[in-house]
Amino acid sequence: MLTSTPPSATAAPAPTAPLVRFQRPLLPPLEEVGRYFRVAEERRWYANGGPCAQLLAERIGERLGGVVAVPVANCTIGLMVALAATVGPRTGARDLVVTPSYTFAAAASAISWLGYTPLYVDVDAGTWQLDPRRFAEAGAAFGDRIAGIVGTSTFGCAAPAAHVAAWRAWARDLGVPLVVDSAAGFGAADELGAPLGGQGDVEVFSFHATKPFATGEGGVVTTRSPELADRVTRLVNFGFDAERVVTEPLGLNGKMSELQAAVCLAALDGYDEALLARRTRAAAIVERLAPLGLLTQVGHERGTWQAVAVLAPSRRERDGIVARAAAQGVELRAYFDRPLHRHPAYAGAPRGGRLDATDALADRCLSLPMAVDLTADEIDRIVRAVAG
Ligand code: T4K
Repeated sequence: MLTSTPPSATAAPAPTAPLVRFQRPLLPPLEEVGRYFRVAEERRWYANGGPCAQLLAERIGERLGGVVAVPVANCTIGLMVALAATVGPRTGARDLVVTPSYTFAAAASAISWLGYTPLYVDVDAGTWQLDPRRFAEAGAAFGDRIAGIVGTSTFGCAAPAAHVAAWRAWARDLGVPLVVDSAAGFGAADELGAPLGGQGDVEVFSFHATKPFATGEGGVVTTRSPELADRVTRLVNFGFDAERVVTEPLGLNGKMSELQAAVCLAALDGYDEALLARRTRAAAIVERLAPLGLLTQVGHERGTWQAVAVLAPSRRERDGIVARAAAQGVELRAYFDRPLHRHPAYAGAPRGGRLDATDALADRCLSLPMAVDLTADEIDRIVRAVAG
């Protein structure tokens, strides 16, 4: 049984063991980065699609099943240019872009930067992904105002193929683009074994230090359309085309530098090993916690395990676990205990139906630490902190 009583200040032993941080990213050694960066140095070419960024784009495109890849400065800028390339700047009566509320602020921020307002659609309680069963109600109320759809690969986990097919079908019916935010999902696959990267018109990944493919800052935009890839390439380079004429009014500087691309290339060399290390450790934690009956995300075994996401029985018990763990030197988080519709900046946006699953997840979500080198002792401490 879970105990939910928060530890009192007097009862809690002072933590003596080092803190188990929520994340503890491990970047590739500088010598390995240097092997790639040397090429840029030899050419004295440090940005603007130099040799490292080009090689990275090729390797990612191949790895993700033949998509076209455009390295970018980070995933948030990637989402902004993905929406600019597909939905485009707001012009007419279509002022809303669909997004789940149960996601990170970057989606709402990118939607808002383009002059649109988020339209929240609920996720489903099992997969925690944008729920196609909510589309009819949202479409009936707002269909003629919807300009685009942002799906997410929640916590780096692929939505079931049937969900993604329904996202695409709704986008097609509405005549609008589908962008997929797969921030933590680089390396994940769906239940058919297909790597993420080609799910929407455009898909976006984060290479932030706290993501499984941890490289500091960075990201990549992927698409099956060479035309869209070309637009994204122009958008992250001030809107310049090959003749250096600005063709995109929303152009900005969102390019990835050569040094960052070299870090990504070195990280890519060790990524399968890193993913295996995460999956092995996550499986051990999930197995040890199984007797407690905590719910996990459907499909998580093919995810990338940015963290180990579980559901506590209630908000009170979740908050108790977080407090108890902190007192034991284990840093837990609760993503996304504040979904978009509870952030003051985005609270006024419309809802395409009730957000019951989102609210339930927000109350109960618990994110447990993960690192490629999490030790057996640390796993013990995490499990003990949760079990009480
Ligand atoms: N879409 C989704 C669904 C996302 O989750 C995100 C980002 C994005 C889009 C946008 O991606 P980017 O534009 O960032 O590429 C983190 C990240 O900053 C953010 O990238 C991420 N989602 C979000 C969910 O989490 P914080 O505020 O939780 O990070 P922080 O500083 O509290 O660190 C978390 C843990 O990691 C702590 O234990 C400290 C540790 N840490 C952190 C860093 C940066 C390290 O040990 N080393 C480090 O270098 O935001």
